[in-house]
Amino acid sequence: MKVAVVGATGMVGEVMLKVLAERNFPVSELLLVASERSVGKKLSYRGKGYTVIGLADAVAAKPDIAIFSAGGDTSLEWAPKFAAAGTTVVDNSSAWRMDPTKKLVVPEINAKELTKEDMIIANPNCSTIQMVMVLAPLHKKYKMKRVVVSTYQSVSGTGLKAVKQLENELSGVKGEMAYPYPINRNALPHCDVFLENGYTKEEMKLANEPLKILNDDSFTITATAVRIPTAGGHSEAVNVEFSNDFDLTEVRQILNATPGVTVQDNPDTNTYPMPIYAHDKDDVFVGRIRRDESRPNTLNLWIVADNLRKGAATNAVQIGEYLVEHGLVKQSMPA
Ligand code: A2P
Ligand code: 11C
Repeated sequence: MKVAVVGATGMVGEVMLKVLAERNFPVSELLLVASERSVGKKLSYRGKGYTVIGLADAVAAKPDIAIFSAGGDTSLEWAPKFAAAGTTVVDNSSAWRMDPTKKLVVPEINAKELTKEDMIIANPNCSTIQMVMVLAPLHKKYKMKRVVVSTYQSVSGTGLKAVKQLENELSGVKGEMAYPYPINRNALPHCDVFLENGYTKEEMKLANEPLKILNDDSFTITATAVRIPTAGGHSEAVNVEFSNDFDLTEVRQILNATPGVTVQDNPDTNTYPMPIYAHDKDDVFVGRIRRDESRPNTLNLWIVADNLRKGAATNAVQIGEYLVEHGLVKQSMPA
């Protein structure tokens, strides 16, 4: 495959290159793409040097597949240009996620919906992916009615500037601020921008994206998204009410049998998911599995994942793998 990574110089882009290499993605030719600021810059992939190119050159090179993580505006403008040139785009931004003509895919859940006609495929938001990975198999068995989620999101979700802000605060250096307040020793109930309804955009992604991924609007989700001073890894406290009652042993069995989910749950040994253990792993971790004793058929869970991996790069690369394995990508003829 001729593969373009758009946003290759960014935080997610860097992890994408790592994941493509680790998973032996069938790359015959690689185009590393970023803004004009980075054109000419050298990056490496599997020990080989590559020169960063601009978007117009990348479209002209007609890659088979382009994995985008370069922000919503870049995707809105450029993904259709790649698609028109015959390139299948997997886009990690929020630009296309709720567009009814585009699929929103977590491969373990709904990759089967993909066809050759899908030229722009959306990768869900990081905090959505980890939640829905755990909720999907439980929904299938017990049918969700209502989900209440509170997130504890790392600064890496905001990008390099926020990681730098935390590092500067930790070392007492004055520098540029990504947030309106200090993040060290703090918790900001503010991820992404505020909307007219008083929620943040991140909270509305959590409320809306799972319904599209599960192709089911019979349940509701409400969210509070909070930024905390962790370097990487998002955590979520999830309260989920089902239509049907459940058995906790069976819930654990279902989650243990779910590919991509690891149960870490033993209060006797202080075993529960934490961002430091999820770091650099592709799985979603779930623990603190317990009944909500205040409400019938209701479960409490604690879910953690590496937001740059399963929350972004890994999920996008898995979509690419599915497309390749199922012959859903046009493949250019070798020269
Ligand atoms: P660049 O490094 O040249 O700015 P992050 O989310 O870590 O900030 O990374 C964003 C990525 O998206 C970077 O690779 C960045 O490239 C890229 N990017 C940002 N704006 C554009 C643009 N207008 N055109 C192409 N790539 C862009
Ligand atoms: C965060 N979830 O942690 C965001 C980062 O819609 O793809 C990714 C934003 C998005 O702030």
